[in-house]
Amino acid sequence: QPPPYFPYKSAFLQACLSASVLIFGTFTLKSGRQSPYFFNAGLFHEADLLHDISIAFAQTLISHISLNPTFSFDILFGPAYKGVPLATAVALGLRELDPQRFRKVQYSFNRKEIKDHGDGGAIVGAPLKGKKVVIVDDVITAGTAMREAVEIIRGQGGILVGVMVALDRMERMRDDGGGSAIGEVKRQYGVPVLSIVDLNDLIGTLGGTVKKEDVRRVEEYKRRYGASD
Ligand code: OMP
Repeated sequence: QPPPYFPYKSAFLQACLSASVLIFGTFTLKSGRQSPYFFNAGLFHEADLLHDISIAFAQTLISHISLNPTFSFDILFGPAYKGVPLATAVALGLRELDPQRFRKVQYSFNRKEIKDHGDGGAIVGAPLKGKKVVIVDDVITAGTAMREAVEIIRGQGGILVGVMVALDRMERMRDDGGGSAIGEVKRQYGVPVLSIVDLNDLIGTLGGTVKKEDVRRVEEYKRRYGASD
């Protein structure tokens, strides 16, 4: 069964392509894999683009809630550094799309450096203790960054209820087989993992937009490292 068509997904991908957030070439990933494409969420550094990603994230979360009406959360958590503007922007995006429902949504993020003065806090923004938390981040590949964020939230007494990323690269965690990074996070923590777009959405949008050779290399990469679940 083909996935339902969401116009916001292709609008988001087009915005990423025109801003060169999504680029093609040869890139070494954190996992050590050589990828023919790279998604650089650090380039969402202009008001228009930041607005685009905030709305696309907000629509992703709202679609999830409409399919799962019992799902609820209090805080959007953005792991430092790249998650910080993203979580903040999603709070504003949600508030823009549904001010009644989301006016009290909070956000917070971790400090990377140890702070030994003032409040000495490891967290900036809303306190996590006893709150239902959704992590907002840029990309999930092998899931390492995600696991670090979950540890921080648990250490602060927060309750993880979901994870949301801009791009799910749909990769296997280990080179020798096994499940996807997202599948592992879902199983390990028992929470939904949402993405604005995934590798299949990306491949579906590329035809006619980028060079045939680039599409071929992305498809080959998917055959090599792609996960089925
Ligand atoms: P994992 O920790 O392996 O899931 O990789 C996720 C992180 O890799 C992201 O938070 C990014 O810092 C970085 N990354 C990208 O930003 N874009 C990509 O397309 C791929 C990666 C990556 O290195 O896998």
